[in-house]
Amino acid sequence: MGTKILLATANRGKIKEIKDILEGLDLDIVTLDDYPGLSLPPEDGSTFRENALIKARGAASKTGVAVLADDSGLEVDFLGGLPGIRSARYAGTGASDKENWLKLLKELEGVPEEKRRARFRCALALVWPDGEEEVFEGSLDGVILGEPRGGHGFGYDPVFFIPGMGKTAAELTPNEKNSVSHRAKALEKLKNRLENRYKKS
Ligand code: ITT
Repeated sequence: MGTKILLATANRGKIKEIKDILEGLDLDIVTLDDYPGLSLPPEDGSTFRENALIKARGAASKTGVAVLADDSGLEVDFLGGLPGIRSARYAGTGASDKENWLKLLKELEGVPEEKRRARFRCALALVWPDGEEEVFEGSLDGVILGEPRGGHGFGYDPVFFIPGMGKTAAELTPNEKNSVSHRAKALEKLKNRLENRYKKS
């Protein structure tokens, strides 16, 4: 059994992507399902990085195991970077993915394509039981469409068009999304770090 790492996220979409990408490493990946009753602290930071660290530190201090937390979201240029760190609750606390992207489409109604540039961003915080902390980041550029397309993925994927792929993130297969996504890029950096860490010891 490899090093135990707790994924401190309640988002099933994130869990699947992270597990798929880290598959093959000598890690014993557990989730919050294995720690019933463990709640994450409020995300009151002002950046993805800060919020990822808040979640990872909170879970690490309560469990004593290594914790990986993901804070991510969508930045739309026309909206000055919104929904940003508010992406999960853009249409209100507890809003569904669909309610969130419907609100986004409404905010962008009538805005021409060249002004609909956006990017997904992901910050992954890894906090070790000895208190060591590391953050890995990745981003993916795209354009917000006027209507949803595709049934894969989660969150804003159906309205996020990736010009280089000619598809929305929800039209990509899970493997395709995991070869280009903001989360995949951050996880690639994390993987390199883990490989080096274990080489040294
Ligand atoms: P945890 O805090 O428990 O991890 P969460 O969903 O609340 O789960 P965030 O605060 O990081 O997580 O919010 C991220 C939101 O950004 C997420 O709910 C999606 O709406 C959006 N998002 C992040 N990554 C995405 C992706 O790969 N595709 C589509 N939308 C994404």
